[in-house]
Amino acid sequence: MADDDDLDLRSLDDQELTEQMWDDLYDGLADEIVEATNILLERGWAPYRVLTEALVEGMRIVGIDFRDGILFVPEVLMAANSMKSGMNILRPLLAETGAPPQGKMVIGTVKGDIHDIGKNLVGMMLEGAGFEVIDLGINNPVEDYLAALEEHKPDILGMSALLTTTMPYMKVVIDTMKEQGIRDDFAVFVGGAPLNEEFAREVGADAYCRDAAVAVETAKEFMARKHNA
Ligand code: B1M
Repeated sequence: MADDDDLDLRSLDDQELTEQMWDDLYDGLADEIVEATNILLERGWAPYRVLTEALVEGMRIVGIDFRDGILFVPEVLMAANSMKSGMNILRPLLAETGAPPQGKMVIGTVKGDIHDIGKNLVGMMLEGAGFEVIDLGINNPVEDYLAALEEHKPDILGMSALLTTTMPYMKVVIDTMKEQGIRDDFAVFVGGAPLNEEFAREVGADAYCRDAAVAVETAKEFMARKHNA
């Protein structure tokens, strides 16, 4: 039961509610994020719109104040956990059921890096597009990637890195794949805020994915080419 002085989220129009969600994400208020996510869905918002306009935009704002030293790790962690509460509601809605798998991707965040929101989002969106996704989680050494490639035999390996200090590890993984003679058995896609096309080319990846939507499009294009080959 809400206290009298609690803000009634339902009384806000869509724009006000979206802005309130940015504030609530900033303040790490998971319950409010869950409630507002449900309200927007009830109002007919597509899950992808809730994801991008409310949650991802809210996290972008958090990122700015984190960079500027206004927010610190504990606060950002609470914001991240609130974002995940909203994403948990959207995940099943984004996933199509019954569609034949379009392809398979193993995805994980590289060694030394514990950022996983972007990776999770990519995984969710790919599942939504009919891909089977095996998520290795965070902080993956090369051995974990290789074991997963061997076990799951995916079409695509996806790697995520959010730190300039961890992104070079992608080259370690790709070089090890080359050494073991398995590089050409898989497409390698990379993503994460500090990356760009040039970096992807330099480390020998097949594609740089700016965001989750690009990851889905690139994966679909790759599978179409593979099937036509
Ligand atoms: Co971190 N952190 N953080 N952090 N953190 C950044 C990345 C930073 C840019 C913040 C800043 O200074 N502005 C900065 C990095 C600076 C740099 O390297 N140049 C930074 C830092 C410094 C740190 C610590 C070192 C802080 C400290 O301890 N002093 C520390 C490092 C810990 C570690 O990893 N070893 C740290 C810790 C944390 C938290 C734990 C508090 C938390 C992570 C919680 C979690 O993920 N569970 C956190 C967060 C939340 C962030 C910011 C604020 C937000 C990241 C995020 O979730 N964005 C971030 C600031 C920023 O990025 N602007 C920051 C939302 C997400 C949807 O976007 O992850 O970019 P993104 O993913 C996108 C695309 O990049 C792409 O698609 C996604 C969806 O569209 N994509 C892929 C991502 N992965 C992909 C993989 C693919 C394809 C596409 O595979 C095919």
